Amino acid sequence: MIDKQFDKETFKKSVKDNVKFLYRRKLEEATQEQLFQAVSYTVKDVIIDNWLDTQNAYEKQDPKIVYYMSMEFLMGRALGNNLLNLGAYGEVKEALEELGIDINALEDQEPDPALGNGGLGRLAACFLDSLATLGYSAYGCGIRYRYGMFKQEIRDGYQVEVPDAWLEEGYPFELRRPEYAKEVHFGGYVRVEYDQATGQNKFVHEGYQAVKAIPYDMPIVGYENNVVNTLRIWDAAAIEEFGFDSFDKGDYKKAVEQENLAKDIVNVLYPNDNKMSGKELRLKQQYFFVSASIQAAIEKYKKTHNDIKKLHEKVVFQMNDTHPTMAVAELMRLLMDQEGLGWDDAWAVTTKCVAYTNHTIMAEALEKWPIELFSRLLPRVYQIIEEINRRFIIEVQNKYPGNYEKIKKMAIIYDGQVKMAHLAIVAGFSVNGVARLHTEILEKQELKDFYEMMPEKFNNKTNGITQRRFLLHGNQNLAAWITDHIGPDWITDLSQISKLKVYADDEKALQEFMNIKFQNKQRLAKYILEHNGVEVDPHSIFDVQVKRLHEYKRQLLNILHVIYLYNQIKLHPEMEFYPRTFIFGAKASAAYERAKKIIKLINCVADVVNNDPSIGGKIKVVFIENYRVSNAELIFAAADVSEQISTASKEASGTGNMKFMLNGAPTLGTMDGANVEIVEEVGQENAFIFGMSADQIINYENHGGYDPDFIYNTDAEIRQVLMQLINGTFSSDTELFRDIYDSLLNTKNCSRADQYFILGDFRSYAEAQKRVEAAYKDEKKWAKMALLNTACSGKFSSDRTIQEYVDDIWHLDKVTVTKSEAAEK
Ligand code: C3B
Repeated sequence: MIDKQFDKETFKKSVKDNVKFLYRRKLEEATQEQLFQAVSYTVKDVIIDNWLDTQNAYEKQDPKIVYYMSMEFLMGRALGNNLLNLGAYGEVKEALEELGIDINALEDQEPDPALGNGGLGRLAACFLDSLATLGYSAYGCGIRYRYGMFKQEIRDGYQVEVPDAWLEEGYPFELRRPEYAKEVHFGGYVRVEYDQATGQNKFVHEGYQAVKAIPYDMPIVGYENNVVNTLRIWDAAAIEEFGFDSFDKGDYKKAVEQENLAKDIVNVLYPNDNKMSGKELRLKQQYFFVSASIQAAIEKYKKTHNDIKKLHEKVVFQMNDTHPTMAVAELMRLLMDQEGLGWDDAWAVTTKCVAYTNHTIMAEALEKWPIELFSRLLPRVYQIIEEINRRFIIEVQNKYPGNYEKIKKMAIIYDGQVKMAHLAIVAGFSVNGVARLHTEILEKQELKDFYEMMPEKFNNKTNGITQRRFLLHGNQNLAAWITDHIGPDWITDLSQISKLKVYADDEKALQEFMNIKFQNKQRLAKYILEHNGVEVDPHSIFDVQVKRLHEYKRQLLNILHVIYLYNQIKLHPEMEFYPRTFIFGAKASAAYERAKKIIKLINCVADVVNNDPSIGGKIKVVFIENYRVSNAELIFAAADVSEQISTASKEASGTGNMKFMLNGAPTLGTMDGANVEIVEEVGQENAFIFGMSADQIINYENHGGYDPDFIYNTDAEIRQVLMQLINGTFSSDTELFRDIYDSLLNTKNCSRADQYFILGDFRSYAEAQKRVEAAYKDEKKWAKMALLNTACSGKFSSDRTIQEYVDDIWHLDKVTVTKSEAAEK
């Protein structure tokens, strides 16, 4: 450990001082929360020195900057991660011990900043970690939601959403930067003015409502390299302080409106995953952070550069899904209306500055906004999009004369709607999917017309995860063991982890590897007992599915299979069965009724199965409440089996799959998303693959022919499971799960029976589960399989992903930061 920055005695003194100054208390009198704050402030002090050094280095070296534009950053707790990346975790842990403080308890005090829903938001967080660690200049740009993802409570088996007031106690790792505040304008109208001097039209936006955007910066600490980048999230405030002034002037109503608009915009994260909400407020949120971020980026550029036409040489905006796609038009607006460029010059710069990542093909996630709403809220931006559309349609016409189908399918504005993906593709210089299969589907299916017209824009960037949070921090025993065996290089170069392969047949190593897994299972069992009141046996197979709840992710397939197993054991009590603990964790969007019913079903099945003495504890079902980044770290470390069972073609990539693999849990999954590449790395024999292929599914979707009723009618065991949903087996209210039952069959209430092919894949899944059991029974075989999963996970580091973005899309310059002497500061 390098540790010049953390002299133990200075550290201890600083913590004591902080407790005194912040709370007027002695260390012994401080609460855990107060200790957390005091320690965090001490750590932040050290970070700030590095932050300044980084700033200086960037100023001197003038590297190109990527602005990662994202509505979501699912950061997870900062304290432990920052300490690890500073290279000070060990020392600080010891120093705290000397003060009688347990670092784990302290870390548990920190709220998870949950400014994201799931995969997309967590990917953004992993990317920031990798950018800092690789030494690239980057800003994350987002929103400082007062309420992030809701806290999930389970009451009587139902999900209850509780507001997550993460800022209540004050968040120690943020820095308010009022000096960088920006104004953002909504509504009003555009007046066109002829400018005699230039002979050009000028577009003047008037009658708008203004909101002030105030940035809060969070440090993103690179791993042991002195780099500290910035996540800049925007808060909103009224322009005029609300006061008696406005009251007197009769502006009372206006002042109240401004105040309310500001409060509303940043109040809460929309809890949708893979679904667009379509709400006006959401559109406001998008424009709010996009406009503020781009204004700040231009201002920063202009401080040291004087030719705005060369903006693209120093700046690139990556749009994380279509949510920030307004960036295209906003950048055009600023370049024309503020910087004075003409259309062609502005377009030339814009189309070299923006790039787009697509994260889903789910139709309900594709953002389309009604013209009426868009043009009313953002009249000038809308005007610009209309012009982009007009010019694009001419291009399409030139390329495909007379082909009006093309225009219908490709136009940015069509049928009264603005299609954000089309805008992103037309303006972006790069369009990427997030796993190989996903990118192929984009090219061949969803975005086929665009791919044919502009193939050079399309590329794949398979997702990755940061091994520093999900192994070094989340699984400290395994991390130490790996370092003992192959050295520490894997921490910043995960491809090195393949060196573990030489231990695949080493009995002692395998034994140690599995012992660590067992300890992690004990740790999770303790968590489950404390949080769920359920006792689970760490000797059983921990079979885990944790991710957002969505029908396409098929938690329903998993729980139906549990019911099937339960029936089997009851029918054949003598049959051999290796004890299994089925662990679920998932939040459902608050308005997604069926998803919430599936949670209730899982809990009802758990109640029956866990309390049926006749099955002798062979199956346990646990639903972990409030699944989030912090408990995810415990869960991945303890998993034996990784459930990745989405309907093929629907999961763009998945990233949980990579976290399980890294921690030595083989994948039980479909050939979907990044599972395909996981299997390629680890080998068919070290994964459990089942189900229909993406091609088969897409073929059914396009041509019909899938009939779940046939399966129901011909497979008595499946029929029994479905009947149990509505015959009182799991709830005395036989109507409770009727909707789920109906959704699977051609009933009068269901338009697309079994849209996600649950019955179609059921037998194949059950058979794969049998293979899992057989493999697990063979202890040595399983240990080898588990170790090989860890050893073959090298590709799935977000460091690799980021390097690919840098090489193919962003072309950033690497920066080195050396530590200055404290005296110079
Ligand atoms: C998710 C996808 O569902 C995942 O397959 C993918 O791994 C991640 O993004 C990251 O690329 N996704 C999401 O979390 N929210 C959306 N709105 C769209 C996609």
